[in-house]
Amino acid sequence: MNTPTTANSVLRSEYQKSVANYWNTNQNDPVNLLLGHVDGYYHHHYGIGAVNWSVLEQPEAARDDAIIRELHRLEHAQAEHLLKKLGPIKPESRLLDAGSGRGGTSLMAHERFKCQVDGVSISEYQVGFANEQAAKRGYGDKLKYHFRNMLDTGFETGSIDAIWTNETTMYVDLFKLYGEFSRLLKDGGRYVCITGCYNDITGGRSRAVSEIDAKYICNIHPRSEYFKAMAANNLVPIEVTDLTPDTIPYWELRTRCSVATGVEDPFLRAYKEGSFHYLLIVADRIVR
Ligand code: GPP
Ligand code: MG
Repeated sequence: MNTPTTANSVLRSEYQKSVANYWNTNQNDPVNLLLGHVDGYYHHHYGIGAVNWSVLEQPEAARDDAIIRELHRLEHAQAEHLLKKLGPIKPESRLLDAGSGRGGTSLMAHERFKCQVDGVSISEYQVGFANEQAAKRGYGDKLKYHFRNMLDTGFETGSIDAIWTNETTMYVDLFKLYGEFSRLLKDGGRYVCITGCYNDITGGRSRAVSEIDAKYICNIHPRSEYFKAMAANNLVPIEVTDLTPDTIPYWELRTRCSVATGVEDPFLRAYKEGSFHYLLIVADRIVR
């Protein structure tokens, strides 16, 4: 098996190096660390579900902590929602988290399904952080994070039962990505994607979407691109849900918190003006 380990073999372009650098140096991000400290699940995605607005009525000394806990609860709910869509995963199944961040979703997947989970990230810092979390819990045997590129993972052809991307596809070319996923997945294997995509009914990238791209050094794709790239790679959607109404409350609450970063405003503008969607796509690899 091809096992890429050196930075030059993993980071194939100046763009990928700059993305890796962003996540390698983003080590004091209270919006993610303080939420993760709540219970040890460190996420790099947003939240869904109804907000318990009573957190805002807490006495001032307790309010910020209550909001942080509530934001974390909603991020956790988002990951639960994604994992449920993977379908009937068995202990002998094998899962891939493509763009695994600090590891939260994979950790939940391993606990839920008891199966082997591999995460890949082009940030060596994130891979190290996530592996420490797995080791701390004694999961190191079956939960592993790798410094690898999701466009070229080096894992064996047809070896994976299900793959997910939790807000990571905006960093890569979707045709290349789904080519790699189609290679990795068994026939009938599942792919689950949660992403932000722009609305190509209303035209190109809105200003708000461009502001989000600039903040994270990413390249948000139009909605149509997902379906073209899946169709080109034997990935057949079975469910598509617009989660936009479910994530707006998370962003409204995030504006009220000490850990707000400023990106709340473009997210809320983009969602409310309709130029951007928070989308769940569930697809199966079908080759007949
Ligand atoms: C970051 O999550 C997520 C991305 C960089 C992908 C962009 C997502 C879109 C839906 C467009 P994070 O938890 O690291 O972000 P933050 O630090 O703002 O909480
Ligand atoms: Mg976050």
